[in-house]
Amino acid sequence: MTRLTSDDIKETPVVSKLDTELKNIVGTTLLGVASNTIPGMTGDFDFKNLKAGVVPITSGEGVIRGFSESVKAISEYLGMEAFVTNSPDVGGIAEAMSKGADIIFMADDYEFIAYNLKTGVYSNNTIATAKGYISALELAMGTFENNEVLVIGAGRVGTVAVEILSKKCSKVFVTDIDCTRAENLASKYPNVYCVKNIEEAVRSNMNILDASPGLIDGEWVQKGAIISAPGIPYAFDKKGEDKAKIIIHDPLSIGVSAMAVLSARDEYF
Ligand code: 2YC
Repeated sequence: MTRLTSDDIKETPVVSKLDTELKNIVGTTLLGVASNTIPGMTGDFDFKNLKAGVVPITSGEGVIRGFSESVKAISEYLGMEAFVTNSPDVGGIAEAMSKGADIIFMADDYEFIAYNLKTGVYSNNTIATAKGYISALELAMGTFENNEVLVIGAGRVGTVAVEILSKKCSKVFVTDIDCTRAENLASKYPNVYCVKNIEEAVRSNMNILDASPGLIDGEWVQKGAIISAPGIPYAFDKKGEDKAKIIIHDPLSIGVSAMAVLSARDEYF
């Protein structure tokens, strides 16, 4: 799993920048993309002033400068009241509870969760990122019905994305630098096919969810391609950007916004 650096997220607190970008490229706001992760949801999710407590976690490689502040800024932008606890770790969890947080965000080196203290519902960043970027791809494509999507990367996000997309698309292609991983994943679903060669996969697909850390040569990108790219670092060069119709990418905000909606709901789904 790729670990963010404070440099990756230095722009994140300016949520309005991404919001405007999304409105221009997929026709809806960051809240709209996150709300669209809920089956059958129309319109924007109303956070009804839920309160979010963000708890810095010092375990392992420790705190990423700007990470908690970014999660707070995203939560506020979505309509929640939000604060970063003064204490980290267990003290921070206790502080968040004593300050009346409804949802607690916390991330160590392996898991990033949003836990709803009132309902017991929680969301994790892997599933939420897959759902958030699938939502953005669906809005950009119009519909998945009778459509095919290529997933690049059979890691944590790519694996969730393939499972979800296998139920929505007529065909899903998956490719990974580790062919065995892609083959194992494809073998679980009748309409999912492994493509061994990443260049061939990109050249032959118009709709792409790129959940890999690898760079994609713009030479391979089809003109008019629609690309939803949670993968860190950003994978596309100028040529790829010129040829693609749409490339959706941000290091944290779409995943966190989906986590917020998925944990703020009354029940898990
Ligand atoms: O500042 C803190 O509290 C740190 N413990 C946060 C560590 C986050 C590590 N995870 C990542 O960098 C990426 C994120 C995009 C979410 C999942 N992995």
